[in-house]
Amino acid sequence: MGQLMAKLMSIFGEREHKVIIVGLDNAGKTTILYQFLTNEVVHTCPTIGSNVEEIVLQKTHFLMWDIGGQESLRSTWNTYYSNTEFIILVIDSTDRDRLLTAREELYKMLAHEALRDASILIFANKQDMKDSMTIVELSQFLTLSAIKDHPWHIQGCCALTGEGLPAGLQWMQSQATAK
Ligand SMILES: Nc1nc2c(ncn2[C@@H]2O[C@H](COP(=O)(O)OP(=O)(O)OP(=O)(O)O)[C@@H](O)[C@H]2O)c(=O)[nH]1
Ligand SMILES: [Mg+2]
Repeated sequence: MGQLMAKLMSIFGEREHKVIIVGLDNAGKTTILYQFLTNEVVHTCPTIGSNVEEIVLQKTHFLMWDIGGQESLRSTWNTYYSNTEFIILVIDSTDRDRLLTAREELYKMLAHEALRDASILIFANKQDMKDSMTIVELSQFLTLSAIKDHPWHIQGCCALTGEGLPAGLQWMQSQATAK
């Protein structure tokens, strides 16, 4: 019965897709989540634990978990992994000094068994800053073209204006309907 309900709900597009929003502290994860939800910039504090919100796009429901990115919290990310269908990795495109750390976190996640079937959307955030790295630079540094076992997409964005966010969400929606 449970399976039948799940099937029916998926036909009608009501199944909830679990999303985790991860990335280093200060990348803009919480700002992105609430820009998705309210189309506004909210005042944020560093996240301790997580925020969770439902975002609906064209009948596709995403349950989004925004997880704190401070170093001491990163070891807890894996407690959120089960049943995750989408990883949103948020990168602060101005944070050259910590890009190697972000890259390490990316590959650690991709190697995790519980995320084997997850698709990954990389938001290259803070594109409004004049010293931000470009999508090409980031893609090369993160060697995205080497990722063969997970569908992935990189999208430049600015969480303050919302620019780029709908395009990223649209990519997730198209992946979700194909699942
Ligand atoms: N210039 C600029 N600032 C941004 C952008 N997105 C977020 N910020 C700012 O970056 C800071 C950190 O944003 P948060 O959304 O709190 O970052 P976070 O990734 O949730 O951080 P943790 O919760 O500590 O993991 C805030 O001051 C935001 O206003 C952006 O696109 N451009
Ligand atoms: Mg946060």
